[in-house]
Order: sequence, then structure tokens, then C-alpha cells
Amino acid sequence: VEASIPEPLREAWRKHSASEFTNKEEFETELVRHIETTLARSLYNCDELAAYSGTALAFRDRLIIEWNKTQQRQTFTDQKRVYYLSLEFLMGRALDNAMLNVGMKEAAREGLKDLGFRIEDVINQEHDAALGNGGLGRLAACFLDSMATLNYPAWGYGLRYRYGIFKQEIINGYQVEIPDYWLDNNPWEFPRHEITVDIQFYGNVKKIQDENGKITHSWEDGEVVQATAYDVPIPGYGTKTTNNLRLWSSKASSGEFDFQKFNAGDYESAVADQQNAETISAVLYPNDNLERGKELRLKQQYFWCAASLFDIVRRFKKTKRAWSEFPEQIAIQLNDTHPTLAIVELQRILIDKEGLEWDEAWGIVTKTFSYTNHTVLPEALEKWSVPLMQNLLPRHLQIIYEINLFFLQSVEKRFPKDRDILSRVSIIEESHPKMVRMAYLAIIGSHKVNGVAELHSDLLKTTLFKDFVEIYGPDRFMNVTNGITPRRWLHQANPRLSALIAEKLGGYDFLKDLTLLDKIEAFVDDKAFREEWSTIKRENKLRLAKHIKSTTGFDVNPNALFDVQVKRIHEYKRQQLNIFGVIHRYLSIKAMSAEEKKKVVPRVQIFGGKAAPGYWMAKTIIHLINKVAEVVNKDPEVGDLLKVIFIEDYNVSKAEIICPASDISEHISTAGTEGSGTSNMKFVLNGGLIIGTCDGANIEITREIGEQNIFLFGNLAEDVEDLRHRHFYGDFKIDPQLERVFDAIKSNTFGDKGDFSALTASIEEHGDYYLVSDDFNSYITTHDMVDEAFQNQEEWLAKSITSVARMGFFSMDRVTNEYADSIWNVEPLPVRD
Ligand code: Z16
Repeated sequence: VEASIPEPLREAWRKHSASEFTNKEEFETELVRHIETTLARSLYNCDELAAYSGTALAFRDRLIIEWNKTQQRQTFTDQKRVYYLSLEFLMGRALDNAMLNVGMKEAAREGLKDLGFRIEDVINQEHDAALGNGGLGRLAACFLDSMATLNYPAWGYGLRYRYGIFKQEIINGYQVEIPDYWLDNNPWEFPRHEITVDIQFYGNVKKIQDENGKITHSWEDGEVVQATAYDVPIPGYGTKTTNNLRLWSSKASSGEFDFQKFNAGDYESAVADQQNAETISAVLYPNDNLERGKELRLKQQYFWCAASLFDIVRRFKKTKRAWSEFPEQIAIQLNDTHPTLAIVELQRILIDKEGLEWDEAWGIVTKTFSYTNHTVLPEALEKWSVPLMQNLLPRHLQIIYEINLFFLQSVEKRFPKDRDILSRVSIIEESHPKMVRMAYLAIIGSHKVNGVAELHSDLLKTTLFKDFVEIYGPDRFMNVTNGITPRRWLHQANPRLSALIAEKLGGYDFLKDLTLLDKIEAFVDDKAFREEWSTIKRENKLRLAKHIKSTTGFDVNPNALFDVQVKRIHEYKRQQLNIFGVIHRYLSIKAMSAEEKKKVVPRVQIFGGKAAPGYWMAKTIIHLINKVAEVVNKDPEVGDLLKVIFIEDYNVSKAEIICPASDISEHISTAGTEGSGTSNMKFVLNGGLIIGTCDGANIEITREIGEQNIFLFGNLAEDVEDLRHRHFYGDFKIDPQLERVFDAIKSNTFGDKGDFSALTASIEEHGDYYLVSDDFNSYITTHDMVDEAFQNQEEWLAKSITSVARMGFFSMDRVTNEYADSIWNVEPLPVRD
């Protein structure tokens, strides 16, 4: 392609090619140009929002120049690429990240100052890109940052939701959901109106036999919806590589069908079709760890998978390679089972459209895909009803049955004596109605399956996927413990700590190789270093205290122990255990003499997180937290010794303020229920200690930082089944201290007891599935140990520094390299200037 362009033409393009600002002066020129022309503002009416837009546009220009070069380079070298398919990308804000990754934040700071703005205020104008629920979506965002930083040729594919995760308001203690319309004036996306794909739904399948007797299938007469690409540039840190996140938006197909309606004067119904099509990408489903089997969700999944696969195949076909080379050129990672239809869609393209034989096609498919599982919770595992799928995707259902048939035949051959195994491993569950088990389909269609932390991956192998380990052998199943990007979660969120570390290490190399952090352990006894370390924590606590004051009106004491639990509200994550512990503390303080009170460690108990709108128990927990806060915070007997704060609308940009400000954070899921958790890593990397159960990545964190540096408590995963069994047979007594807490709730201490009866009953009467009572004693005694440890500030500080020094393992870059080496088999594409 390159060679076909004549030299004079190339010369003209080269001469006028866009250039990048390289210093403060040039940045200011770009900024003012955008403010005056793109935004049509001036010195006289440029507010902070306009300053933000102008700055974003100036940086966007830089990103897009590098984006273009990166894409050209990737096309030209044509080496293997990774495609990361995720229904969620919880990106947060882009400007600060772009400035730091490009390395021009200081130039921007000075430039904005010259023009009358504070960079922090400008950064704060940006709306979070919140196209995700929680850990799974944020993991996808960390993957993008890391893949770009490590120069992997990698694209993300997702949906461009018009509404991201709802905004949470707390009104009278209750969660209220507000729609998050975020797309107006988003400078970070590039509409690609020329890149569209027609996606079909419904219709029926025709069988066609040709002269040679060969049977082919044709899927006809469906409804067609159009997918349009929107591209978001993803800059790496300290590299020119700028990858692509492609998000699909839906609208009515511009095909003849619709024009006919308009021409026939059926204007209203043509507009209705348009709106109907647009609903596919309208809204992110707000559930974390729950699948509800709604038809629109399945439509979203197929729409996104089919558009992405079409795009990937189109790109591959341009290279004119043989189909057998497809898996050598392309690796597709499935983020959970949400994109499992991509497996079926590729098989369909290969056999129905490209005319390959089943076996050859299936070999290509399984070599291409790999699947990450994020949970063992049964309510989160996707199953789709067969009648629903039959109606929406008739050809895909046929192919799924075919995949299942061949699979079951091979299993039967290998295990002829096992009568039950076929029904256990069948993709189709023989229930009423029959259900398609998406996790099984994902395993069968992939060459690698991984869990996200050691305990989680072990549980997959010994419970959920046990039969599949027998069938395929252990090599298909592996663990890759999650990580986080140190760029956002250390450098961006905690610039002073990052600078202190850089000062000791002689530069910021640790942001690209986090294992270098281990060198700060040598300074654990260095007086000046320690002082600076605790000053930084204090500053970060003050910043959070300010945020709390301005959003809740409450004053909190920055010398108090800040105890934080921020994450989605879920019974398995046990915010109820935390708030019951707080009530226990409150009752204890109220029973104390003035002398005894002097020994109490003052605490600020901070909560934050969203409940799925239909999850009543989670909403009840939020309500209880807010009611406890109301009572405790104004109780003169308690004063500064205990404050309870619920931070509204927890999201990525708030996490960037909260994580650096914790003394201790809570990761207290019932053992065996949390896949990994990733905020645990964020808190420790920012010098906070943690209290946690032996669950998810808490286990690897303990291994890395040492058990003297973490507060572990509670029953182990291996004991959970037995304990639940005992509850079931009534063979247990509720913990007496917890009973005291319930007595307080039931005597209306925190408002109408009726508001919380479902919550107390779930523990007292309905089997205490999450073992709150079983772990309560161990939880509160461990909190007493936390208080005691906090009183020795010198030792606390040593734990904080040592822990940070040992966190290198949790860099997302280690995670990305593990996927690249053992799953994708892709190489980085080194950057040349
Ligand atoms: C999600 O956020 C997670 C799992 C899941 O099945 C669905 C959603 Cl939306 C989380 C896990 O709960 C968490 O433990 C893990 O750290 C995270 O995925 C990333 O792997």
C-alpha cells in the first residue's frame, strides 16, 4: 500500500503533517487556539469547564497523532494482535492520565497557570467514563493501560452505552439512582461513521443443498440493526504506543427496508424502529455479580460480539492470509462469559460464510479464544433460556447444539462407564425451560481458562469446573492473579508518595517495573523518609476530610484512624458485618467511664458503594449505615471517638481520593466468595494496612507483604460448607455480642426496627448464608488488635512502608505479561521514533 503513493504526494503530506507541542509555550498556543476556535470562547468567557475542554482537546490532538502512527505501525508489521472483549470498561477520567502518560503534566500545569487556571480545578471538571460496575470493568481498564505501556498490539472492544452506571444519591438514608448521561462534549471519542456493521436478529434458518449434496445454512428475514464504531485512544505510559478501544453504538440500519417505510408515509413507525434499535446500546446493566437473563442483555451481547468479530475478520481478510493462520495472528480474550457468543459467531462465519469444514473451523476457533472467570457465585453464572435464544439467534442455537453434540460424543468415548457425566457437563441444562450454560460453552470453545487469584482458581478446578479438568486435563486451567496499574493507582492518585519513592530510587522507573519498589525497604528506619511518609498520609487524609466536609457537612478528625470499606454493596462482601461491628463499638463506648474513654482510639468509619437497583438487601444495608451515622455522629457521649460516614456515588475518581487516605481498609468477604478483589491492592500500594479474610487475592497479598503486616480473621473457605450445613440443621447459636447489636437495632436505636428486620432475620432465622455470626467474634477481636497497633505509630509506619515495598507483584504489567506469554502468545511491538 505504502509503495503505491507517488513521492511528491508523500512529500506534501509529510511537510504539512500535524506536529505535537513539546513545551509549555507550545501547549498554551494549542490551548488558546482550541478555546478560541474549536470552542468559540475567549479570554472574557473562558470558565473552568472551557479550560478543561481546551486542555483535553490539546492533549487529544497529541494522542491521535500517536494513535495514527501506532496503528500504521501495527498494520505494517502485521504481527499477532490481542483483542480484549469486555462488556465493561470502567475508565474513570482521561485527562490527568493522558497528561501523565504523555509526560507533559508539568508543562500543562504552568501553561494553565499563565492563563489563569489551577490544573487541579481543571482536571476536576471531567465527568468519569463509568461504563462498568466494579472490579471486572476496572480490571479491563487496567489491562488497556498496561497493554499500551508494554507496547502490545492490542485493542479493546466494548459497547458505547449512552448511560453508564447510575449516579447514586442518598436521600433520607436511602439510595436513589440518577441516570448517568455522559456523552455530551466527550472529547475522548472519535466517531467513525464510515465503520459500520449490520447486525441481524430473529428471522429463520434455511437449509440449502448444492449440486454435490453439500448442505449449507442461511440465516434470513431477521431484523437488522446497525453498529457504528467510536474509537477511544489509549496512551501508554512513557511510550509512543497509543492503542485503541473501539466501542459500538447501535442505530437503525440505513438499509432499504427503512426507507420504504418512510416513503410509504409510515413516518411514526419508522422513527419507532429507530428508537428501538438505539435501545440496544442505551444502558449498562447495573448488576455486579448477578445475571438476570433479560432479552435486551442478550441482544447487547450478540450485537457487540458480532460487530467486533466482523471487524476482526475484515481486518484479517485484508492480509490475504490462509484461514489456518487466523490463530497465529489473532488472540481473543473473553472477559467473563459475557462475550461467549463470539465463539459461536466465529464458527458461524467460518462455516456459513467462508465455507470451511466444521472441524477445520472449530480448530481455528478454539485456538483463538481464551476465557477468564471472575466468580464462583452461582447467581452470577450466565445461563440463557433455550426458547429465548431460539427466537433471537436461531442459527447460533443450532451451532451450539452441534458443538455440544460433538463434545458429548467425545466425552462418552472417554468415559463410557460414567453414566452421569454427560448430563453434568452438557452445555444444555435439562431444566424447564432448558438453559444454555455459557461458562461450559466458553470452556469448550477456548484453549485456556483462568481464574483471577490462587484460591479462586483452585476452587474452580475442584468444584465448578471439576469435570472439565478430568476431560481436558489440568493444562487448560490456570491462575493469573489480578493486578492494578501503578500509573493511575499510585502516580496519579498519590503524586507525593510517588515523588518520594522516585526521589529515593533515583527516578520513576518503578512505574514501569514495580518490583523496583523493594528498594525502599532499605529506608524503613530512615528518619527523614519516615517523617515525609507520614506527612503524606496526613495530607491525603486531610484531602479526604475536606471532601467529606463538602459533600456530607461532617467534620472528621484527621488524627483519627480512618477505616475504609468502599466497593459494590453485596451480602457476600459483608458491609453488614462492618456496620454491626461499628454498632458494637458504639455500644461499648457508651458503656464506658470517662477514664476508659481516654484509652479509645478515635475512628472514622468510612463506607461507600452502590447497590444494584433491584437488590433490596444491599439497599437495606446502605440504609442501616446511614441511620447509624445519623445517630452516632451527633451523640455527645461519643464525640470524636467515632464517626460514621457514607460517601455518596463511589466511583473511580473518588477512589483516587479515598485510597491514598486510608489507615486501614476492609476486605472481609465470606471465605471462598471473592474472586480476587483489586481495591485491596490499591489500598496497600498507597500505604494503608488491611483487615481481611483469607479470601481472593488477600492470600497472595499476605504471602508477599508478610503476615505480620496484615490483619487476617475469620473462618477458612474449607470450613464454609460445614458451617452452612450446621446453620441449616439449627446446630448453632448466634454470637452473643452480635445479639447485643441486634437488640439495639430492635429497640429502634437507629430508627424503625422494621426497616432492618429482613437483614437481622437473614442471620438469625434464614441460615446466615454469609456466616456473619460465625466470624463476628474474630472480627471484633481483630479490630481491637488494629486499635492497639495504631497506638504504636512507629511500628504502624514500618508496616506501611514495608508493605508498599513488597507490592511489586501486583502490577498489572506482571498480569499482562503472564497473559501474553502463557495464553495469547503475542510479542510487544517495540516503538521506533
Ligand atoms: C465483577 O465485577 C466481578 C466478578 C463478576 O463475576 C462480575 C463482576 Cl461485574 C469481580 C469479582 O467479584 C472480583 O473479585 C474481581 O477482583 C474482579 O471481578 C476482577 O477480576
